[in-house]
Amino acid sequence: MAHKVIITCAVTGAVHTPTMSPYLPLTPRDIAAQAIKAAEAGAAILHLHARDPADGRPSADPEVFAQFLPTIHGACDAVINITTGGSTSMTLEQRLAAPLRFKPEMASLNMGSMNFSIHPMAAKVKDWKHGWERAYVEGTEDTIFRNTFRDIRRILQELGEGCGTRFEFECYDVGHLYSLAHFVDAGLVKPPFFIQTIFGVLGGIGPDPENVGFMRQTANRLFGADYHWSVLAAGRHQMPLLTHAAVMGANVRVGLEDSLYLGRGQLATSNAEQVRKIRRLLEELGHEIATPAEARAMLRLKG
Ligand code: KMH
Ligand code: ZN
Repeated sequence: MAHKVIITCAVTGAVHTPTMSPYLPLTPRDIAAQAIKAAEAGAAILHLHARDPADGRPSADPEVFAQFLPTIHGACDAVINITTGGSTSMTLEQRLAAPLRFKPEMASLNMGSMNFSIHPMAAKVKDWKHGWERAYVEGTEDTIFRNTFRDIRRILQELGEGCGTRFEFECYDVGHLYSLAHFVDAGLVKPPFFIQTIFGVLGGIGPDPENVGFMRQTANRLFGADYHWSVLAAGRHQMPLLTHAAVMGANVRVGLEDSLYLGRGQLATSNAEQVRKIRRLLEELGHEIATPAEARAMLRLKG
């Protein structure tokens, strides 16, 4: 049966680097402009990171978030979802600074510590415009994406219980679903859960269709009807795997954080372009797109 699909758009992220695409939004102005267009195209949720306007490096500075959040909020009705993942080189204090200040309706919450790369072929990138890109691909920043049980508990308590923020639970592998179940059992998370299952990050579960079914079945077993399921897939797997998952009943996440491309060898010229593409595919399948108001009701957000 057709269902209303929530489209999340992850506008810039922290992994892709400025020289990889001229369309990656870096400045507060560009992030706001692309986010608003993505919402107009049909994204009900905007997942947001900040970047240093000077060089495009990931930033956790609340003052930078303050340069684009009010603009987005004033121009569209989309749900604002602020990252708590930040980037792998930030401390938890840094990652929490903006979410605790802005107390958004939603924030991401990464459900385990892991190795993390979405472009294992990055050593082939030749354009060293920024020193930090070089450090990244050469492995000198070979950091762990840290999300310990204590970190997760702290985010749930300070941001969830303290601010009324609800979460996009980022699950990169099957164990992360069990970790979420642990926090549900501990009474720290209340349904409905919005579970973002992630495929194709090197360090997490691979982008095979069988894995989509496996994650879905495991989530069904652990959470029954208490959750809304969403899928994101990194890089070239984005559109095919999301279409596959939507047929199985998933909500979807697109955006230049997850893939810089629209199709094979074709850079997406904006976030909105990816939103329009997945929307077209979903509507061809007979699905309707959820509005921000419908997403708020489905996920019981504070509004
Ligand atoms: N870059 C995505 C694969 C976060 O912001 O908390 C994961 C992500 C993490 O969105
Ligand atoms: Zn993110």
